[in-house]
Amino acid sequence: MPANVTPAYKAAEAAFRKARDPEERLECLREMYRTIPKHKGTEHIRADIKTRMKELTETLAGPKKGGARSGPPTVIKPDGAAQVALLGPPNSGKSALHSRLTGSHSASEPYPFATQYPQPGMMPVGDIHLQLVDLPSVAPEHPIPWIANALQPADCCLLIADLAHAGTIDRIAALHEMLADRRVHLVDRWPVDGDITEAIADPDPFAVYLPTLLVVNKIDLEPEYRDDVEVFEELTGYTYPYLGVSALTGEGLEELGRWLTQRLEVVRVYTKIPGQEPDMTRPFTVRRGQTVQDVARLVHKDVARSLRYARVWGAASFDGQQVGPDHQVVDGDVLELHS
Ligand SMILES: Nc1nc2c(ncn2[C@@H]2O[C@H](COP(=O)(O)OP(=O)(O)OP(=O)(O)O)[C@@H](O)[C@H]2O)c(=O)[nH]1
Ligand SMILES: [Mg+2]
Repeated sequence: MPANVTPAYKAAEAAFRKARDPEERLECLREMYRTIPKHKGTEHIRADIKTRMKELTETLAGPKKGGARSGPPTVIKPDGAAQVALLGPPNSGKSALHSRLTGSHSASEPYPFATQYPQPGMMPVGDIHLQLVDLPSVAPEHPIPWIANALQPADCCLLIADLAHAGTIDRIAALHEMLADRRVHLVDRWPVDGDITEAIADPDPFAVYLPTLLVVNKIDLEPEYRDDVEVFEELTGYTYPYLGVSALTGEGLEELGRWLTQRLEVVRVYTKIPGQEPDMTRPFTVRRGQTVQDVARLVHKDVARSLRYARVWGAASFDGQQVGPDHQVVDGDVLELHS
């Protein structure tokens, strides 16, 4: 953060870092630009803000007809409890996993670089839905100009690797380098371990820090994959949490869903209308630390705007307890929203 910035700028920057939705991020950038002191010391960061505003405005406008950027969208609007990006070297099985977990029919082919554009899909984990985004492989021979933008809305990533395949370790190192050049950093810390940016000495507001799970795929071919992980850690120094899976047989995939919802601290909240039974089949999902107000926003923006208080039934409150909009919800809470 540059020296001598105002509290208003600091607040806008903090909001920008927290925001995942592209439209919300653009709003925050405008606020940052409005509140940053205009002097020599902030020249660099003002240029950064402007570039980001331009990029985001362009992505939100969608591809230009007949322009250089025509084609499918490169940024996927977040949906569900969290957005999970699939990253990895070519042919590691990202699309095979995406297809199996979400039913997307994402093209999984025996040749590399079959995937060219982001492909969203929803992965059910009990009554929670995670949004999985299949992505093109990140490799030096296949640069993707929009990859950093595509990763902005992601809450975390799965680093899909076929560790038994020769050359995978070098390819993963190259992937890290390419992403770091675009200010995207894979980190081994997950929300359950505490705030990520607090653990980083001088977090760059324009960088993306993605909690990363190493997903060792194709364990049907290599059941001794733990040995490969040990070698991987030794050679690269990366110590991501890891799971072994097979997109072919489905092994490990249930564990993957459980692992993600727990580490992302997904909180399910059910709503009810006064005098009626709650609908326990379709939860609204937020993250630990989020509030009654955040749930109201998911229900409807008018409900959020006019919200006065809520009644809560759940593990952390007595039945029907009246709480304010800032009350933090916990998993399994039933809420009655009053405007
Ligand atoms: N045996 C085995 N083969 C797999 C598994 N997952 C994927 N494959 C095969 O690996 C090859 C590559 O799979 P994709 O899903 O296209 O890989 P990708 O990471 O999406 O690769 P690109 O998008 O093309 O860069 C295909 O031939 C798949 O059938 C698995 O778990 N086990
Ligand atoms: Mg693919």
